[in-house]
Amino acid sequence: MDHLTLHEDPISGNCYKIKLTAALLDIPLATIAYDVTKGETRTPKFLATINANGRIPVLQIGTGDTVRFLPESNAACWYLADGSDLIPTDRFDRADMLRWMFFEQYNHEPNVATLRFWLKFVGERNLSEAQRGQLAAKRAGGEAALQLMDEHLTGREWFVGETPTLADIALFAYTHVAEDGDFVLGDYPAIQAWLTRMSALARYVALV
Ligand SMILES: N[C@@H](CCC(=O)N[C@@H](CS)C(=O)NCC(=O)O)C(=O)O
Repeated sequence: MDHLTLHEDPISGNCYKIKLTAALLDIPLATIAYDVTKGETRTPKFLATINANGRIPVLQIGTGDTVRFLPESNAACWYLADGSDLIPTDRFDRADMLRWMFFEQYNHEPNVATLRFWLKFVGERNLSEAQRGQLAAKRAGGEAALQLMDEHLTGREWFVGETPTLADIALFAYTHVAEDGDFVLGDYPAIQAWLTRMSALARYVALV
């Protein structure tokens, strides 16, 4: 595989997904750190050369003249895991795995990750009026996502099929730190058991 470098912020669960995927697959991954709270992904240079969307994670593939940049955490996880046991070979299961990864980006991350960021890294008293006005909706959305996950995991070990896939990695990243956003993981016993299974995987690495 080409030399791989992750442009990341170490506090970011989206970046962690990629580091966890690489670790589980024993793929070497260099990192370059940015501080999103200081706008370091919004500089003209970053926008022009790394990601015009102004966000990390970005997986850099190769170096020099042949370098390519792949933003979006779940796309980067797919790039790393293509052909591995983390992506099912069964056609339905592969699509079902994507279903949970899209769910993660639409229903889970915008609520669970955003509340974690606002409460743990920005601080409630520093939130804008607009952000304050979204707190209740974000909490309700996050709780609904966690409830759905808990129901799905009741009687199952993994989101799809009989082994861990990228769906588990994508959803694990912000679920296991959801208490940073004042979500109560004790309300979701099947999620708690799944979190324990995830952190027991061979070559598992922690967020920070
Ligand atoms: N859908 C994207 C979300 C990326 C994202 O929101 N990144 C955040 C950190 S987790 C970021 O770079 N924020 C800095 C900014 O928006 O200026 C993904 O899954 O990679």
